[in-house]
Amino acid sequence: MEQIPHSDNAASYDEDPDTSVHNLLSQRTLIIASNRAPVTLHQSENGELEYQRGSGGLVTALTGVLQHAEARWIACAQTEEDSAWGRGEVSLGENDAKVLVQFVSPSEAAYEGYYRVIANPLLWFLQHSMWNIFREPTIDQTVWQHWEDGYVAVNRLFAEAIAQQIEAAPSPALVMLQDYHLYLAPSFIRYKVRPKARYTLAHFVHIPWPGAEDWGFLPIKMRRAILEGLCAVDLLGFQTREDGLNFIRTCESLLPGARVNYGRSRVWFRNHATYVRDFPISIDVNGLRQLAETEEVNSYREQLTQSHGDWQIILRIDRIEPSKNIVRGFQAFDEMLELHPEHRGKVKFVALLVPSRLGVTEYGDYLDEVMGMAGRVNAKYGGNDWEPIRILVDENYPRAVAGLQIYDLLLVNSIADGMNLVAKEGPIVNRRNGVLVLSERTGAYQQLEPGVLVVSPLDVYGTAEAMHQALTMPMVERGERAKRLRSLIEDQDIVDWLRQQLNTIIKLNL
Ligand code: GDG
Repeated sequence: MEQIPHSDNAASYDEDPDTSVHNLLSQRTLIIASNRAPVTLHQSENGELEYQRGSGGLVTALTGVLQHAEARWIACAQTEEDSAWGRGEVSLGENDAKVLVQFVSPSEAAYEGYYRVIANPLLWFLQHSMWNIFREPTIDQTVWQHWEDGYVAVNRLFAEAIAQQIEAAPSPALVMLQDYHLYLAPSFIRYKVRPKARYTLAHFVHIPWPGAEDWGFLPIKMRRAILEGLCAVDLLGFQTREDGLNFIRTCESLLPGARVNYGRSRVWFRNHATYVRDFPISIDVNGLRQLAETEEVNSYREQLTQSHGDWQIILRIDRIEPSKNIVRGFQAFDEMLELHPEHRGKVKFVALLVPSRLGVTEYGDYLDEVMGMAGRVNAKYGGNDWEPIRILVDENYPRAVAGLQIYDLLLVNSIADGMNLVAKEGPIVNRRNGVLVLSERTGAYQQLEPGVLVVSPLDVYGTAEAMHQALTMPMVERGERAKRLRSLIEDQDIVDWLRQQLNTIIKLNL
């Protein structure tokens, strides 16, 4: 097994003045469970399986704690290589911290139901308020089958693997489950583990939690299973306070037998207390800064500035994902060019879009809409020497970071977004004191409000005016806002996200 080297951006807990976090970790076996593993496996030319560390903040945040804890990571196999590998120890981070990665391998049909029907789009769309409710979704017998044989079945597989690890653990386990793929696993775990085993269940929901009215659209059996699953958790984390309050309200309205306490932010169900807290996720500030200085990012930056140098740059970076509201972003740009023709020929909208979930019908259709809208704007205003919108579709994180260094305006106009990490990455690496135009329906807005121009995601006219304001903002004001944003983001990075969860577990004695 070869470890792909990476920068020394592992989150550090060593300077933590609060040694209780270290104590906690040294006395527990950490079990992380997420849909995706922290590594991806490939078959090398000589037929051996090799792994590469996955990208993303979660891996970075947890890499730091792995040095201090016995750790296991349970994830869903995505490829045949994953299934063939099954389980094994991998090294992550600069200190080669070891973690045992174990894959659960559902059948293809079960994975289809769990991932492509129930988690995405059903739950994702519900939690981002994206269903055209007069038409969709229709929960027919096929969907029910995918629920039972897919979502329920895969959550059971996770629960079995986690329960085994809890029982085999050399010390009481701290289980940290991640996100909407695994809502049911906690209650299954409680049934499976023998009563005397000592363990704590924490679950973090990365996406918004809407109000009870939205959850009321799900059939009673489905929504109760979800709420019962989450009420089996000891510490339930959300991105914002509002998400947590919505969860408590949902239990109050839709889970018979639940007793809620808003003051203590707690739900009692079946003689068990679930503490509900908000832990806004963030980015690895140091790791990102180091990456921004690499040769690779430098050369992408040069390429981008050469092709877009003389124009002001509006940038967006998103997965091709309807909740990111990409089409309305282009409509707003169209309206801005209409209302303020002085920008014509002087500004370029660069959209770096990452392919995502293209196996799910709604996503393939959305890409067509995005391309169609951009094509119309380009046909309306463009000429030989000016292409108003440039779309690059690819998976290329170093190029994304290069783009973030050179924007004048970063547009994040999501319909709903748990946090939105791009909004936190931009101000950290940007070199032009660019302005962040941010949807009020992102978790990031709760923290970054003092430095941004806020927009309501459906308000295309308002977004057009905010774009105009950003592009004409005096440099002094741009500088002040950019500074404010940097300090807000530096104050709370990805290490704090995890540390806050661990401290809460200590304080509540969970
Ligand atoms: C979910 C929630 C929440 C960009 N281009 C590439 C690439 N990126 C990076 C971005 C950013 C990340 O991917 C995307 O994170 P977001 O937070 O913006 O959005 P989601 O993917 O929807 O994330 C969200 C998050 O979970 C964490 O809790 O904030 O609300 O929806 O870091 O810079 N990454 C790779 N290749 C690229 O080309 N690998």
